[in-house]
Amino acid sequence: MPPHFIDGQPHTHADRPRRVRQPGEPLRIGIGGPVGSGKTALVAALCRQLRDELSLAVLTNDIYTTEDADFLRRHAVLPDDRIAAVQTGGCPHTAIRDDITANLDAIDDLIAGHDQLDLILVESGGDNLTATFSSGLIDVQIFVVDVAGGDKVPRKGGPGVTFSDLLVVNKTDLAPLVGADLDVMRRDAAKVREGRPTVLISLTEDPAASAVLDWVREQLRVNQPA
Ligand SMILES: Nc1nc2c(ncn2[C@@H]2O[C@H](COP(=O)(O)OP(=O)(O)OP(=O)(O)O)[C@@H](O)[C@H]2O)c(=O)[nH]1
Ligand SMILES: [Mg+2]
Repeated sequence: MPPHFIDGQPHTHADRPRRVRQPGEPLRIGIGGPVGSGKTALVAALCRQLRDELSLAVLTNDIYTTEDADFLRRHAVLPDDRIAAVQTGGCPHTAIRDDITANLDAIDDLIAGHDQLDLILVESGGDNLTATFSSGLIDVQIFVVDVAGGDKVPRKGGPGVTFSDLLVVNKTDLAPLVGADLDVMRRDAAKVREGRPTVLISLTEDPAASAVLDWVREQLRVNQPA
């Protein structure tokens, strides 16, 4: 993947600068990926599993609606005041990568409204394989694809598939129905990700999203403020 330039120096996504998390600030985890891959379902699962042990909040991004935040409120995964929404009005990647102001403002409001948050989950609007979060917005990011898009998806690469901190291949329950070979997806993901972790899950078969939950708990442990 070609490098981009920061201060005249070439960088790849792998060595991009990281946000400096200040003492007392919550960990921010970005959750991106194509339309319908299961981002909101994953956010709901993580909230249900973590809400009794952590102080957490969610920020969703949608293009024209607040559909995802409404879904999370309707299913009462967290109290309403811990779920905020940004309406991007344009391509989702713009709001999570190019002009992150609306998201930063919403995060400030969540932090101001709650004592000592431990974790904020930021869901991107459904986009395509090129969308990733700015390091100024989140500390670590999860990229969610699903098997229904075909077992070729990990092989197609792109910054989310290749450089996200965790790649989630969701909806493994659908693999037999769409003729997706999970071994191929596992092998191709390992090849492009060079050691970065990948998990294959089905939120319908494991509503606790155990493999992702383990990873999130590990991030909370190792990813400490400066
Ligand atoms: N069969 C199956 N369906 C799933 C699974 N996970 C999520 N879904 C369904 O897939 C659909 C899309 O899930 P969402 O969580 O809304 O996906 P999303 O990525 O948030 O979608 P956008 O925000 O619109 O991009 C919903 O109908 C979910 O119930 C899974 O593991 N297996
Ligand atoms: Mg969603």
